[in-house]
Amino acid sequence: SDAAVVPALVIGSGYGGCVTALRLAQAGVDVHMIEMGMSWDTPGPDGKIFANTTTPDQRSFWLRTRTKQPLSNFLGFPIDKDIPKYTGILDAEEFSGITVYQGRGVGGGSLVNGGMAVTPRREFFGEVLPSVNPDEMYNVYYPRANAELGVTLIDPAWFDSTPAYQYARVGRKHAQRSGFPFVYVPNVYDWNYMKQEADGTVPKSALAGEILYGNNYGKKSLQKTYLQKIRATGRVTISPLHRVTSVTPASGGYTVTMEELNTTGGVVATKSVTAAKVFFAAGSIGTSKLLTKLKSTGALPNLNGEIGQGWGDNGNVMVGRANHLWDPTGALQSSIPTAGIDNWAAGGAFAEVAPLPTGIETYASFYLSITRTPSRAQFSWNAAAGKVDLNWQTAWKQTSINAAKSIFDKINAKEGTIYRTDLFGVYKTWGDHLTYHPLGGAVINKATDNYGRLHGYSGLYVMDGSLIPGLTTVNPFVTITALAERNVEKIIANDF
Ligand code: FAE
Repeated sequence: SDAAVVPALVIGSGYGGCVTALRLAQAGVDVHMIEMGMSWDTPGPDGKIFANTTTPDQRSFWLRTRTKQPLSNFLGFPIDKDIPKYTGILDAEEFSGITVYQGRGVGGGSLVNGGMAVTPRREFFGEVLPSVNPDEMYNVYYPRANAELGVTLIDPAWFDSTPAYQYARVGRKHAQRSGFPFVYVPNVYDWNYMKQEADGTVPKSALAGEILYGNNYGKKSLQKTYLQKIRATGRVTISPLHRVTSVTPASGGYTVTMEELNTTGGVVATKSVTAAKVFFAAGSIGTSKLLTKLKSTGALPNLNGEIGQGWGDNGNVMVGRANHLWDPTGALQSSIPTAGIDNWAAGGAFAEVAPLPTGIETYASFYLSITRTPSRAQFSWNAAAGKVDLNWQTAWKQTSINAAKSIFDKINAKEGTIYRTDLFGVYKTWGDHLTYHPLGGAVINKATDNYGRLHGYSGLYVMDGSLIPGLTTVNPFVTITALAERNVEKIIANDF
């Protein structure tokens, strides 16, 4: 129906999608960006765009009638509650064996994540992206990504003095008393804003428990970085609440079919656009699901056998520890994590000291660990059910649990403390049923060439976390951003 051919269409508006759209637009290419989630620019009845973690509401979850909070229990009591079905911000997408949390909206995962912005240590880069030249990444693209994202470190003097990081100081003390390397974790949060929150001179965000369901003020999500620059180019059209369902070859490029959604998830229209070039940036899960379906159903039969392979969970595992009464972690906890234990070299684990912003003293230390794990799953098309499956096995988390235990068993022994068993269920110690860091499914130099061009079709590209084969040794978004910066530069130079 559309006579005009769009020069470039980008599916998804997370890190990979935003880098792609910005650099194409700056090179003079008109871009159409399609995003299944909402635009998140309009306040709700409470005057805020985003809900906080203590009172989730319809804005909090993607098309669910009940919350599915990562920490499902507290003091043994289930804390999930009914909410109206809505195109909310956090998707808890369930596959057999694992729940994968993802952001939904213009800005993708940047809307919901903790803002931890970590560049992998160079000596481990070979296990992250073995086909990518580390010199160009560490000299050019990691610095570019860090600058564009606004990554900075907390002021150590403020860290040492503010009540809001008591929990992280306890984490540091316990790490150091057991001989583990403590590190500050860089973040995209505006630290000056957080200081003003603590002083009571601005509306609170990190100090009001905002994180998982969006952050109203201090976090520099993509809305405040790449997306602002994208809008300033005047060359990018963004269509929120549009979900791409198909991409097929057509004269002049590809026909991209999409469904327009209403805020309860209903399809209000089906549309198609012809695009000369299509960039898959729907996230590791979104891109892998689309490509697996399109290959299997004959829409893109020439995609190679690597599609859907090499998916990993970045070794995510969570755990809480119960401290003694002389180690309170604070009733006020900044929702922005900024401290960690780097035990990758010795034990294959990078453990972040995470907040439990409940508003009361819990005497708990809580950690999200990223661990080295060999397990990789694959996506496959389930024709009978008309959906894409992932063959992840819960038992595969044992390697990750062992890597985390090598830290926390030692800390518990030294401190005379025990694990919390009330955060993920009743008598369940390990948060081993989930990941925040889906990676892989269209791995670089396998499903694509070494710059994200899909094998089998010219003019189709992968630009997001699905390029990375399952592990980044640290939190992934800086690497996803840097890799997209590297690849889009090559693609603009050679393919346009
Ligand atoms: P992503 O940001 O997921 O963007 C993909 C976009 O595509 C989404 O907006 C989707 O709604 C959209 N989409 C999907 N399918 C379709 C479709 N068919 N049609 C149209 N649109 C579609 O991908 N990482 C860190 O580095 N540091 C952290 O502190 C951190 N904390 C996290 C906390 C939470 C709770 C979560 C969920 C994630 C966290 N992450 C963190 C992970 C990080 O957000 C994630 O790796 C990146 O967002 C992935 O970037 P992509 O560009 O691959």
